[in-house]
Amino acid sequence: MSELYSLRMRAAQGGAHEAGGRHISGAEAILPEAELKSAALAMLERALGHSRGKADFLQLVVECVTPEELQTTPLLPVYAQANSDIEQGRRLALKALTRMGVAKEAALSGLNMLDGLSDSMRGAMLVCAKTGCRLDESGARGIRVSRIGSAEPAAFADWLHQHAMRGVHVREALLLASKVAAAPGMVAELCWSDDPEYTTGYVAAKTGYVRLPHLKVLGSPVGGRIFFVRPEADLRALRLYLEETAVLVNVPEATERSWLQHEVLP
Ligand code: WAQ
Ligand code: MG
Repeated sequence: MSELYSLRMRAAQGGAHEAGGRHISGAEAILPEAELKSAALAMLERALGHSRGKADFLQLVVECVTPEELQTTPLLPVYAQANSDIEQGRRLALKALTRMGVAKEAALSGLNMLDGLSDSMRGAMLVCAKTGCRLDESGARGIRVSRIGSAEPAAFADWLHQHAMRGVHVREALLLASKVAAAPGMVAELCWSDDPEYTTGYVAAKTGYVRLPHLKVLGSPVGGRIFFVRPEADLRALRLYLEETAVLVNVPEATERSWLQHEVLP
């Protein structure tokens, strides 16, 4: 395999994030050198033309990833759950989270934490899957998962196409959720986008990634992620895995292509 690189982008408005700037956009990828330039350009364009607003701080970081530090994990099975409005979407998210092992009060607390944000964070909140208390001390920054990529980008693109999943949101979210679900001490994840035009969110765990088309109000620039973790989880190890460990996600085998299922939560 040729040399691989981790590519990360973050953009903010009103200065850098750490200087109080408002988060506009972020992205991460693991790529071979040959694709680095075009991917960096695409990230730059995305940050500069973002629907959340005009960025005036932009950072691109490129780091070599050695083969020894690479881990792999399977793409999560994907389920498409229809829902007609936000209220129903949140109710279904609650149901899915409890089935995945999050206590009902904790799931409710997580939903309220996302719903109560006044603006988006750059990263995710770690929340106890039993008590619903916030566990990380990253404040308004959150924990940003990075060093994620597809092990076979062409096969992954085919797989997405076959299952009629289009666009950068679902492509990147599937990779991120697959890495997150494999984290030590992770129980489940809840997410909706901070892009005003994107209302689809998801709930994910090792058992699957459940898409819900209406999890937030159309036009809202507030989104986020909650990672529900076991009470006894080693938070340092978890954070190290999420932020530092390079993980490539494997595409399902051809025989498993019937994975995509509908209506998992009657
Ligand atoms: N690590 C941790 N948190 C992140 C990361 C990351 N790498 N990227 C984004 N977040 C958090 C952050 O708080 C953002 O404000 C929030 O998530 C939303 O990020 O199947 O596009 O990149 O179609 O806007 C879901 C796809 C798309 C559903 C989610 O999130 C589907 C999306 P966004
Ligand atoms: Mg966004």
